[in-house]
Amino acid sequence: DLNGYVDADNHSVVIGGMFPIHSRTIPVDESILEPVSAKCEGFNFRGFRWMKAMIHTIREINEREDILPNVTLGYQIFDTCSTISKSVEAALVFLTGQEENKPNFRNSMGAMLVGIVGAGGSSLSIAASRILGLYYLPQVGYASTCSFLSDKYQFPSFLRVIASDKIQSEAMVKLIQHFGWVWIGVIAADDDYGKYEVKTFKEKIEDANLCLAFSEVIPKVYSYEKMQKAVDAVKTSTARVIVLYASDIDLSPFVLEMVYHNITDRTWIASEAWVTSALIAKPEYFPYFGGSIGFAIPRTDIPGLREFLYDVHPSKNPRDVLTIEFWQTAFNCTWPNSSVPYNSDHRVNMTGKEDRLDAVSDKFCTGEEKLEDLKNTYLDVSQLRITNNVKQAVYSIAYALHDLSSCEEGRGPFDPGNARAYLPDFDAWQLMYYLHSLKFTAHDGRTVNIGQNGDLTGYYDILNWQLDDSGNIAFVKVGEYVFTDSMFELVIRRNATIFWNTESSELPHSVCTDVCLPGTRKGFRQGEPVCCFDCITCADGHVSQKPGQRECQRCGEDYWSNTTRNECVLKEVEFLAYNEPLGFTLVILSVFGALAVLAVMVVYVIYRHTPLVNANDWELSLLIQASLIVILLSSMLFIGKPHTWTCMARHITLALGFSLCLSSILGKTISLFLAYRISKSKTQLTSIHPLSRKIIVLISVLVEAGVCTAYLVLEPPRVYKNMESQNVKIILECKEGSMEFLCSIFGIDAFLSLLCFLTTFVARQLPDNYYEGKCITFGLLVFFIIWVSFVPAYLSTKGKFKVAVEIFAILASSYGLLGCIFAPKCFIILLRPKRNTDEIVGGRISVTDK
Ligand code: TCR
Repeated sequence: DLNGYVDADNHSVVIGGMFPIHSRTIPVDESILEPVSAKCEGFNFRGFRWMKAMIHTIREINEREDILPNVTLGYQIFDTCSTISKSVEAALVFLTGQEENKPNFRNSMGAMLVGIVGAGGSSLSIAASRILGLYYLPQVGYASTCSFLSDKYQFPSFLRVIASDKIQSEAMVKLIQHFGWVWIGVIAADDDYGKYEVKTFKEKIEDANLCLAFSEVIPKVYSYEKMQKAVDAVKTSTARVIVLYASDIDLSPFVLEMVYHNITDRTWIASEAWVTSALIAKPEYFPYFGGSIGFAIPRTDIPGLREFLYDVHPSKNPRDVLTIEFWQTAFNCTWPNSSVPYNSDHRVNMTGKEDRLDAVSDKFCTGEEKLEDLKNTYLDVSQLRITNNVKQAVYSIAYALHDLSSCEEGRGPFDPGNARAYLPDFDAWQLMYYLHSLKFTAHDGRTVNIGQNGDLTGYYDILNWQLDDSGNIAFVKVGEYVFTDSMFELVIRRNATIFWNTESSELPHSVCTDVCLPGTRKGFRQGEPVCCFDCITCADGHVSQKPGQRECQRCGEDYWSNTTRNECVLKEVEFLAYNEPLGFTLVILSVFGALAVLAVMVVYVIYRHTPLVNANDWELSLLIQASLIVILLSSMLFIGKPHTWTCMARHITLALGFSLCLSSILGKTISLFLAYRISKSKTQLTSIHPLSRKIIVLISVLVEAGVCTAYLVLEPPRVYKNMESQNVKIILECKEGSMEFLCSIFGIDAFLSLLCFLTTFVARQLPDNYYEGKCITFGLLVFFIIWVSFVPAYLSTKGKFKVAVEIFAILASSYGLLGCIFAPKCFIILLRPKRNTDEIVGGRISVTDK
C-alpha cells in the first residue's frame, strides 16, 4: 500500500493524517542527552481502525469518477501516540517535508501536501494547529471537540466535522435536570479537553442552579497522589452521579482504580469520548460502570470498510511496521525476523511498580492466524462514529480540492486579477477559501457543513450501558439530544428501559440534602453550595405547602398554621355558646331566676290586698320584679355568637333594666327616707305622693333611654374579631363603640344605686313591720360588692370567660336583689300569714299610701 496512488501522469496530492495509534510514549532514558524522537507503546486498535478508515476513504475517492477525476490522492500518516510532543513533531515534518528519525506511515513521494486530517484529541490538535495555522495549512479535526478550537483568530486554519463541547455540556446539564439530580461530581482528564469541558460544564451547572460536589482530574502520567485524590473524592462524596470527561485511553487507569477500590454504587455520565469505547466497555467492568449513560455522535455504516479492515496481513509489506505490531498484539505472538518490539509496557501501574513487558513473546506468529476468530475493537464495525468522522474529514478536503479544480479562469477568488488556483499549481492555504464554504452530502445522507462558525445542526444519541444476552455490554439508545442553531432539545424515549447500577435498580438519587418537606423551608448553610441546606420548621402562623420551598408563607388573616405547618387552617372562632356546659348553665340560671321572679310577682299580685304587699307601693315592687326579669333574661344576649344587634341590645337592655330597677328602688327608699324624717322631726311633713315616685322612675328611665339612644346612634358597639389576644383563635366579641357612652349609661345606674343606698341607709333603722329599709340596704350592699369585685375579675379573664364573668355578675346581682328584697317578704306572705295583718303593726309606723 505504501507506494500506491501516486503516479507521474496524473496530478497527485497528499492528504496528511494524524492518529493515536499508540497510547503513550516510552519515557526517555535520562542518561541519553542527544535529542531523539520518543518511541511509543500501547497499541491502540481504535486509532488503527481510524487510520485504516482514512486510507479506505482515499481509495474510494480515487476510484470515484465524480470527484477529482484527474487527480490522485495520496496520504501521509503520523502516529501521534496521544502525546503533544509527537503531534508537534508531526506538524513540523508535514511543513518541512523532512524525513523524521523514524518514518511513519507515508505515501508522499514528493507530492504536494494539501491538508491534514486530525489530530485526535484536542490538546494535540491545538498544539499542531498553532504551527499549521502559521502557514494556513488546512486542518480538519475528526475528534477534537474543545470549544477553544472554535476561536478562528487563534486557529485560523482549523476546521472540524464534530460539534463543539459547548453543546455536549449543555446537553449533559439537561440530562441531569431530566433525571432530577442536583449534586454532581465531575472528573476529567488532565488535558485541554478535560479542562475546557469542566469549565463550560461548571458554568452551565451553576446557571441551572445545580451544584458541583467535586471536580477532580485524572493524571496523564500516573501519579499515586493525584489519582488517590480523585478516588477519594468519588469514595467520600455523597454525590452518586459523576460526570467523566476523558478519552478512553486517559480513562483506563482510573477505571482500574475503581475496580481496585470496588466502588460500585455510582452512576457515571459518559462524555462522547468514552461512551462506546471497547477499552472501557468490558464485561468485567460492568459491575462498576454498568448503567452509565452518555452521549455519542451518530453512528453509521460505512460500506466496504469491513472488508477493507479484514484485508490486513503483515506479510503484505515487510516495511509496514504498524501492521506487524497489530498482528503481534492481536494474536499475542512475535513476527519472525521483525524489529518491532512485542507489546511493550513501561507504565507505572497502581502498585507504583514499573512493569516491563517488552520481552519478546516466545510464541512466533505463523501468519495463519484467523482474524475471524479475533474479538477486537479494530474489527468491530458496529459502532462507527469517530471512524465516520475521519471519512467525512477526508471527504471535506477532497471536495474542497474538487471545487478548487473546477474553478474557471478569471472567476477565482484570489488576487491578482481573480486568478484561479490550478491543480497542482496552487498553495495549500488557498484551499481554506473552499473549505469555508463547503457543504456536501455524505454517503449516509447527512449534510456536512464544516465551514460555519459553531452553529451546527445534528444530534447526539443518548446511550445506556446494559448487559446483553451473551454477557457483553450493549449500548442501548434511550434518547436523543437534537440541536439546530436555534433549538436544543433533549428527548428521552418514553418506553426506554434504562438500566441503573443501583442496589434497587431504580433511578439513582444524587442530592446533597434531601428536599425539604412541606412545613419546612431551606436554610442555607454559610459557605456551602446552594444544594446543601438545613430544613427549618416554619414559624407559627407560617406554612410551606410544597416541598423544597425557600420561604414559608404567612397565613391569611383568618387562618393559622396547623401543627405540621403545611397548611393554613381557619382559626377556631371562640365565643360563649349555648351548647357548651358553661353557657348552658348560665342560661338555666337566668331562666330559673326569671321564673323565680315571676313566681314572686304572682304571689304579689295574688296578695296585693294584704298589708305587707300594700305597704310601700306594691306597683313599684312589681316594676322592680319586672325589671329583674328583664335583667336576668338580658344575660342571654351575652351568650351565643355575637351579632351586631345582640351587641347593641346587650348593654342597652342591661342598663335600662338596671335603671328601671334602681329607680324603682329609689322611689321606695325616698318614701322610707321621708317617713324616717317625719318620725324624727314629728313635723307635718307629708309623705311623697305615689305619682311622684313613678315620675322619678319615668325620668330616670327616660334619661337613661336618651343616653342609650345617643350611644346607639353615634357610636354603637359592634362585633369584633379579636385576633391579637390569641394567635390560634379568633375571639368573637363585642367592642363597645365608645367607652365614654358606656361609662355614662352605667354611670347613671351607679348614681341611682348610690342614691338608693344613701337614702335607705339613713332610713334603715325605721321600725317598720317588714324591715324594708334593712332589706334594701342589705340588697344594695350585695349589689355593690358584686359589681366592685366584678371589675378585677373581668379585667383578668380572657376570651369567652370575660363574658361569662359579666353574666355571672348580672345574675348574682339580680339574685342578690331578689333574695334580699323579696325573699323575706314572700316568706312572711306564704309561711307566716299571721304577721301579714294590720293589727300586728301595732305601735310601729307603717309606710302606706292610704
Ligand atoms: N473529543 C476529545 C477526544 C475524543 C476521543 C473521542 C478520543 C473525543 N471523542 C472518542 C477517542 C475516542 C471528543 C478531545 O480531546 O477533544
